[in-house]
Amino acid sequence: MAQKPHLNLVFVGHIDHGKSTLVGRVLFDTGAVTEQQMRKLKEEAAKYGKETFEFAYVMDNLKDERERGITIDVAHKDFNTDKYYFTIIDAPGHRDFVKNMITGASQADAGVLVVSAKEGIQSQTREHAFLAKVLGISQLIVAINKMDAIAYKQERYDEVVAELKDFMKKIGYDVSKIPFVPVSAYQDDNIVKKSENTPWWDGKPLVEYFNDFVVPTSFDDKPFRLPIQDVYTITGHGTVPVGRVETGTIKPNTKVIINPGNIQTEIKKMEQHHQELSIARSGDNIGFNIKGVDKKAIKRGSVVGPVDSPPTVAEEFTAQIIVLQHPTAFGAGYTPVFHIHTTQFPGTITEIVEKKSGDMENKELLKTGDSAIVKIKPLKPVALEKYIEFPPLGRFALRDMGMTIAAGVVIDVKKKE
Ligand SMILES: Nc1nc2c(ncn2[C@@H]2O[C@H](COP(=O)(O)OP(=O)(O)OP(=O)(O)O)[C@@H](O)[C@H]2O)c(=O)[nH]1
Ligand SMILES: [Mg+2]
Repeated sequence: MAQKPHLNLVFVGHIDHGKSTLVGRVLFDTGAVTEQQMRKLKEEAAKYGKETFEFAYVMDNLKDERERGITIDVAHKDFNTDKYYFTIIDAPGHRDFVKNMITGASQADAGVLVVSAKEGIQSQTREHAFLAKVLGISQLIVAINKMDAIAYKQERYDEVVAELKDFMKKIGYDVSKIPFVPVSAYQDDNIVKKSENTPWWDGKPLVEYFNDFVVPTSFDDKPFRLPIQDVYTITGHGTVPVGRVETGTIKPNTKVIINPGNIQTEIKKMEQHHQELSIARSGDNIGFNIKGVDKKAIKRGSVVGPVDSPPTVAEEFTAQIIVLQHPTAFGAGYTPVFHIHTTQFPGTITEIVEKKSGDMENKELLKTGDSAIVKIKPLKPVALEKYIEFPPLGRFALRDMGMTIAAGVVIDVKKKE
């Protein structure tokens, strides 16, 4: 079967702005979810007293998610346009689950930032837009959702778009390349067909913009790396980790090493969306069988690599960071949480090696807007890589007090023996 090019597309944005509903709507309008399935979900939503959440329930499958009407963990679903084969990743907007959003964003090639026309920019709109940028999502579409809730008024739409452009420019986006689309996920405006409710707008429906994404640079020629996103035990299959091939390629019956832990095993069979694969390439989301490994030995954040190039476990690493926001200032000794590929770990900044920009007076402390080279000591074993060698495994966000404090890239790694 001739495969269309594959892209991972993540939906991000503030809580309740309609990410899951928009994903559910896209899947429904394009036939990936049937009418009968939708009817069932509507009944299910009513049962939980969550009328209007039926589209969100397409992605929100956990009992907790359905009861609370929020997304907690990332969910994946496949979907096709005539040009591409997409894995859609629905991220949670709740501030307590930013770590899961980072896991989803770290796997994505492109993103849709969902912003409620009614509420406009909110705290996680800012945080997610920033994280998307630093985690390497260079292609973005902004969906201004809930247009029905503002009676499809152009004035309010323009106001929200102007505010967003202003903010996005500041964090490094080229906003002239970003489509902004007024939609109503719930009422079905400008999703697959142009809506009569927005005659003042001259763009395309959202889904048509998906075809304008470009396939990202392939990392197939690099050594194989797959950060594990989840591990399942499936009867008859044993331990089945899932994750995205970030670099390299892999074939069935290949010996691999999983780090941290130096776990030696063999990838037996691999699947992508229930189809067996004879080879997986960078960008593919796969599930695979491994032999003789207990589910508890590996977890989200473990990295799979080939025996001749095992994933690097860091004793210490050097990074260039840029501070997005900090209420005061920090220096050596600061121990925030680092989020990298699918994992997170507490780490201590042991040294500020060199200030690069910002307040050059005080070389010992870092404040909002400063950039510097720092040394970091992870407080638990973690597999990560130099950014120039393995970009997806070498960029990270740094969080503390429920906020994203800084972002950075790994310049050098001192290997743990
Ligand atoms: N009026 C209106 N309501 C909408 C629209 N899209 C979503 N909603 C409602 O907004 C609420 C939240 O929708 P979700 O899709 O769960 O929002 P979310 O962004 O996925 O939320 P989290 O995953 O928890 O961050 C639900 O009640 C939806 O029905 C829309 O286009 N118009
Ligand atoms: Mg959601």
